[in-house]
This record gives sequence, structure tokens and C-alpha cells, in this order.
Amino acid sequence: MLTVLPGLVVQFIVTGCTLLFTVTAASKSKCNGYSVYNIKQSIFQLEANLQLIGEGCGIYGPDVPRLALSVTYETDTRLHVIIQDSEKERYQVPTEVFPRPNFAGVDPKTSDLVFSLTESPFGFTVSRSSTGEVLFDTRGTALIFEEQYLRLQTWLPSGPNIYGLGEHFDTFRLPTDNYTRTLWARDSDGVPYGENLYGSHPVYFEHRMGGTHGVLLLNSNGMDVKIDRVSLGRQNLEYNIIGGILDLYFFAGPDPTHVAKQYADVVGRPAMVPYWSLGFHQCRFSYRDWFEVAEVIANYSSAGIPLETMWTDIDYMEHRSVFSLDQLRFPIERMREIVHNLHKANQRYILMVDPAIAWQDYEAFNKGLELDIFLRNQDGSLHEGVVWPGVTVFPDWFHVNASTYWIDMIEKNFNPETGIDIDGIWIDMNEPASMCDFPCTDAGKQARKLGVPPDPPPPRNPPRHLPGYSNLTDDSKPEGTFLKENHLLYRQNASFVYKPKRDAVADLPRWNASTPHLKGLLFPHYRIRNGGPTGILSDKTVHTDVMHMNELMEYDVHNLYGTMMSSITRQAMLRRRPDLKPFIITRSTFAGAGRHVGKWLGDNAARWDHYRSSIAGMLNFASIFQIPMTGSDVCGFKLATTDKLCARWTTLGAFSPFYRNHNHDEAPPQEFYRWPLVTEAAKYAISTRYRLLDYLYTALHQQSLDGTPAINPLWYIYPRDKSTFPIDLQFFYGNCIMVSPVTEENSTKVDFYVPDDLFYDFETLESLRGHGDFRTASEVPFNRIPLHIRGGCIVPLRVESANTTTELRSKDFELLVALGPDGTATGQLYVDDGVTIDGGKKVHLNFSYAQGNLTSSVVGEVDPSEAGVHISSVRVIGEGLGLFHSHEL
Ligand code: MIG
Repeated sequence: MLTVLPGLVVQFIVTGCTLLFTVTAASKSKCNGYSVYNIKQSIFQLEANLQLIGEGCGIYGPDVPRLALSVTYETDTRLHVIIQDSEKERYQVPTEVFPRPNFAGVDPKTSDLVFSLTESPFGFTVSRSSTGEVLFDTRGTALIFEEQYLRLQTWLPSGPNIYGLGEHFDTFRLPTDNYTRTLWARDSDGVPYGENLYGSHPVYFEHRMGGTHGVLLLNSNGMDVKIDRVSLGRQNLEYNIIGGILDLYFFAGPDPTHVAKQYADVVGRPAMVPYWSLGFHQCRFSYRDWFEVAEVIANYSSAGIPLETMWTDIDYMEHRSVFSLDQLRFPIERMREIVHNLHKANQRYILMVDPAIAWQDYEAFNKGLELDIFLRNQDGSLHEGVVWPGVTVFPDWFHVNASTYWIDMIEKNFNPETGIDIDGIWIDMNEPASMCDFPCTDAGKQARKLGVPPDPPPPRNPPRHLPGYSNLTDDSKPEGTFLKENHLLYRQNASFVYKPKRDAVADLPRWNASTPHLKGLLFPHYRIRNGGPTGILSDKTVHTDVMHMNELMEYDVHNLYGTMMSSITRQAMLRRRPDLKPFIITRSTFAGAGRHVGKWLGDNAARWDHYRSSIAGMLNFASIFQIPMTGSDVCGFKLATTDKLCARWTTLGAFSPFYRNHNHDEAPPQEFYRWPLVTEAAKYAISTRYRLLDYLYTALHQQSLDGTPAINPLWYIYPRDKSTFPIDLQFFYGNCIMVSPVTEENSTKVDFYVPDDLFYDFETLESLRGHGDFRTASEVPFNRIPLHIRGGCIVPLRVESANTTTELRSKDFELLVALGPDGTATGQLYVDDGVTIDGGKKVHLNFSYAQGNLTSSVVGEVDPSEAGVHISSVRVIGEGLGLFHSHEL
């Protein structure tokens, strides 16, 4: 057992002073941590109790006097450490949201990780057994475990390479000097740098020359993770958490791909997406009527730019109430006509749904009330927010009837017979977001002040006939299960918000002298660095003193809201089309959300720095958080884009798994066909993407099986090359194609890093021998993006692109064999039917090339040709040889 060095103790006291300068000296010195007693060991587990030393420190409230420690060697590469109250009554992430992994347990002697304990004061280390290197080290710092504040810190090597701890929009490798990562789901408009954003992923990967490891803190409470060089320049990482328990998983790696897989074993592997969802998507907030939607689809077609999926934002709803339809601007017949025409052309349609339900006399509200699934205040009244339709209420996903309600609403509204037959669904505002400023005592007043619902635009007189649409002047009668007649039109006067009489208590402040117990939930003493004008936890969201079913407090489960909505929405989509892979894109996520949904990166802007940061954003979700179906709003959501920025983003976005152009209602439209330059960029980018679509599908399939990332930062492929560690303006698409976009505003030049390896230019096939140095690509046109194939890869490509992914699937393949420095290459191709849950007829091919011979082995039940795989040509490229061998099969 290790003892604490006196030097470290001194250091802690100094640290304590700088971090807690508002606390009196007397209470500081009482933070002596815990001592260990009653240690019990079994084959793969250690259990012990911790006893508070002295009276405790009481920095942010009373200390928990006795704790329980358990350490489990779950697998050879995974160690699980739990520190909780000895009664085990405190909140922890519910297993229904985050199922814990099964394990058999292993003998610590065979484990790659070693846990060692310091008894008094309690501290521990986790080391790598093969090298003895200490990976996590809490020694010499007092554990603080109070009712509403937990603090645990680890020492780190100086200048550590730390990644993760999202959601954030900062550099992929995190800053390590006076840096705070706050986790608290928030509608973070404009994705500000340095702030907490929509989702919470309390995991980090740390990379060292001796290996990579990962640490997941399974805790859903608000927290600040501080990474800093504290006194004497010593580097640390410190968790400051306002509730829950310390539930830590350590992943041994030792290489980054292994850490990713080990993390996936715990949070779950990502859901496989349908093949078509990898096609190009067009969206915009403020398509004003069905005609504009139909027109955009037609414009794409006449511009000759492949459009796979059309989207419609909240505009289709009647006064923006979820589960309603604006019968004037988006009449049901016209919507069905759009869907029908899209489907006929092998295209798809997606609509948005928000969680907040309008406080209106309509089915979505009445049904929810009947099933009593809306969140309520402690006084029994409905908990109100303000969202697009005005005053709203919020489903409690923990309620026993919530999934029935939601599945029902989705089934009805998106049923081909009674509603709109969507192919995928987009869920937004699920942090959950509200526009109501805390304390939101009069939601109606705030709604009126904000002018929600806004006045709708007048419907347009269709200016031209669209092929495939029926008589445009026909005034058809609304039908379907949408809003009742008297709600079919927008109110002319937006200052009136319909609000039926409530039976519950009138507007009460949420807490007052008679409800002191609620105050701590609203204003915990430790204030995490929540963004926004006030930093108040409950500002513009459901209040933290609201109770969910099972007596779970919003204070604890806030960060899970988006993920619960995701899993229930997935169930709903499965109910509609039981055999088909659902396609769902969400905004808010918690660890493990990838099992249910994909995620777009939120409300960025048409700015060059946001274009650049979109790469780090994608890398976070794809290579760390296990949500590979991800991408940014291409060309930028807010602000007016330019043809040059949009063209660059169009080519970059083609190399993110989720590829969608989306923009804001106040920004000018930015469909790809609006500028000649962007049209050119889109044609090139989509055709390149489509030729590689099965390569991407294969990579995503692999990730869905075992967590191997489908998108990789350079250091995942070259973990011993220090120069790669900070790089986040280049990445690997799959693990074979290095993407090196031009990143400077209006420039045609990029200096890109080339690792010590052999590469080939994707277009010219010329070889490029890297020496771990930067090269310059000059004169890169705005409609092109530098791509290099890594030597040693066999890349399957469709011989040509197509207008839709359906058509693409009928094309032959060619194999591009890019030899590595040793003259060999390997690759894979996975093909299935692209839509059904189990993939139908599927085949997995492994290719390898050595000494002039290409071999392939087939894993799968069917012959490759039965699964639609026809390889009609092979091209072999080698160093200095260029294309030296090509033949038709
Ligand atoms: O308060 O539905 O991030 O993509 O266009 C804004 C309208 C609500 C936020 C989403 C954005 C979407 C917008 N939504």
C-alpha cells in the first residue's frame, strides 16, 4: 500500500486556496478526506468502507460521513470503481436509461489495469500493469463527498493529450491550462466556444506515448471538469459535481481504437443507419409552404444535384404546435403528394418533432393530460415552459405511460393512411429547451413578450406549375387526424395565447419560505459554469425542482432528457415500420445515445471558424462518444453564407457520415443550386461521396458491431506520431482516406500534415511519400477537397455515382488497391439490403493483396452477387509506379 508524500499534502492546501478562495480558512483545513476501513477482497472485487476524517469540510453543504467503495475487475481491460454513500440510496444513472454491461469478472493478475489504495487519507491509483505507468492518481488530495457537491481529482502528466468531455465546440485535443468543461444540457444557440452545449458525455480519452486509456464518469448531474496546471505547475483534472455518485469506468486500451471499442462495450454500440440516410439531405427553417418545399425538390432535380432526402422544420405545424399540421400552408393532400412524388423518385422525407407540447385544446395536449404524462410542479400544477407555439408542457419520459403516449402520437400523425408517411424523424429542443426566463412565473406573459407563436408568412401564390403535382388552385378539404377545424388557421393576433383554465393552483413561486427543501435543487451552493446570461440551472429549461415519476428529480436527470426522448422515438419509429432500421437525428444526447439515434451538431453559423470546428465536433461524436451518424449544418445555420464558404463546406460535409445542408429562418436561403460555384462543388462532392458510400457503410457497420470508429483523428492511425496529437483540421474518413480541406477564408492553399507513410492522391493516384512533415496543396479550387488514400488499403468504390442511393446500389464496384510501403494491402466491403433491421441478404468480403495476388474471402450466407456485389475492375497503385495494373474482371 502506498503512503502519501508530504509534498503532495502541502500542494493540496495551496490548491485548495486558489480554487476556493471564498471559503474561510477554518472550513478549508477541515477537508481531510476519508479513511478506509473494513476492506474485503474476493476473487475479482474489492469492497471497503470510507469514514470521514474529522468533522468534514462542509464547503457546499453537509458531508456524507460514511461511503462505500467497490472496485471490480470486470474484464482484462476494464476496471470499475464506485464510491457512493454507504446506504446506497443516492441517485445514480437509472439502468433503464443506461443499462450496465454484463461481465464475468477477471483475476486482477491478468488485468491490464491495477488498482491500488492509500488508506488514510483515502486515495487511489490506476496503473497500466505492463508498464507500471500511473494513469489515474487521486493521492494527496482529499476526496469531498457532500450532499450536493463531489470533488475528485487526478494528477496528470504535464501537457496531457485529453479528448472528449463533451459536448463542446472547442479544439479536439482539449486545452489543459485553466480550462473548464461544464456538462449541463443546454440550448446553446450559436454553439459558443468554451461553454456547455446540448449534450453530456462525461468521458475522456488520454493519450500518451505509452498507450491510450479512457475514463468514463457515469454521472448525469451537472458538473465542471477542470483541467489546469495548479501550484508548481503540476497538471491535474478535477471533477466538481453537484450530485449523484462517483461511478468510474477505466479502459486500458492500449491503442485508441481499443479504448473506443472498450468504451462502446459499456455505453453500447451505435445503431446501424439505413443506407439511404447516407445520401445528401436538404433542410431549412422557414420553408413557408408546401409549394416551396416541392419547388426546392424540383430545383435540385433541374440543377442535376442528387437530393436523397427533403426535410421540413417546425414550419409544417399549425402555429408550430407539435403533432399538428398547418392546413393552409401544408395541407395534407399536398404533403402526401410531396411524399408520394419523393418516394416515386426513390427520395425520402423527414419532419421535425419537438418534445414540448402546446398548452392548447388539441389531441396531443388532451391525450397527455388524460394519461397524466406531463411534468408537474411540486404543488401539483403543470410545469410550463415557452416554446414555439407559446405556453407548453413537457412529457415526463420516466412516466409509465409516456412511451405509449409518444408511440401513439407518432404512429397516428405519421401513418400513411391518416397522416404523413415520413421516412425518418428529427428531434430538436430536447435539452429540454424553453424560451422562458427563470423563474418563469408567468409563461403566458413571456410568450406574449417573445411573440410566440409568431405571425405566419402569407402563403404564396404558386408561381409556376411543378411537374407531378395536381391542380394547384384546387382548394381541397383538410382530412386526417390533425387539429380540429377551429384550430386550422393561425391566429392573426399573436399577442393572444390560448390557454384553457387550469384546475390546479394559480401561479406560485416555485419555492418560498415554506418549501426550503426545493431551494437547494434550484440553487445548489456550488455553481457550475452553466452558460447563458444568468447561469441559473433552470433558466430556459425545465426547473430542477420538478419531480419525474419514480421520484426522480430534474436536478439529477436533466442531462438524460434528450436520450430518453431518443430511445422512445426509436421505439415509435419501429412501431410504424417494424422491419426497417429507424432513422432519427437528435440534438441532445447523453453517453450511450448512439444506440438509438444520430446527432447533428446544432446551431452553428456561416463562419469560417465554425466550418473548421465542425471537424472537431464530428470527431468527438464519431470517434469518442460512439455516435458516428453525425455532421454539422453544411454552409452554416445562422448568418448569410457566401458561395466560397458554402462551396468549401459542401465538399467537407460530404466526408461526414451525416450530410445535410440546413439554415436559419433569418438567413438567406442556401440550397446548393443557388450559386454556380456551389453547384459545381455539390456535384463533385456528392459524386465522390456516393462512389465511396459502401466504404462508409462498411465502416459504420463495423462500428455498430464492435465500436471501431468509422471516422478517425490522425492520431488514432498514427498513435506514436506526436505531431498528429493536436491535429483537428484533417481526419481519416473510414481509416483509409485522409481528408485535408482548405481551411483559411477565401484561400486556395492548404498546408497539410503527411505522416511517415505512403499515400496516393485520390484523383491523380500519384504517390506521396510522407516523412512526418507538412506539404502544401496550392490552387485547390473551391469545388475540390484534397483527399489521399493511405497505402496498405483496398478501397471498394462504385464505378460511377448516381442520382439516388437506390440507383447507386445497382452499380458495379471497382477495387482500388493502394499498396503500402511493403507492397501489400487489405480492405473490406460489407453489403446488405440497406434497410431491414437484420440486413436481409448480406455479405462481408475481406480483400488482401500481396506479391501480385489479390485474394478475397467471403463471410456471409449468400453469394456476393446475390447481395448485389459485382466487382468489375481492379486497379493497383504502388509507389513510384502510379497506376501499374488495372484490369476488368
Ligand atoms: O429555437 O426548429 O437547432 O436546427 O431549425 C430554434 C427551428 C428551434 C433549433 C434547431 C434548428 C431548427 C430550429 N430549432
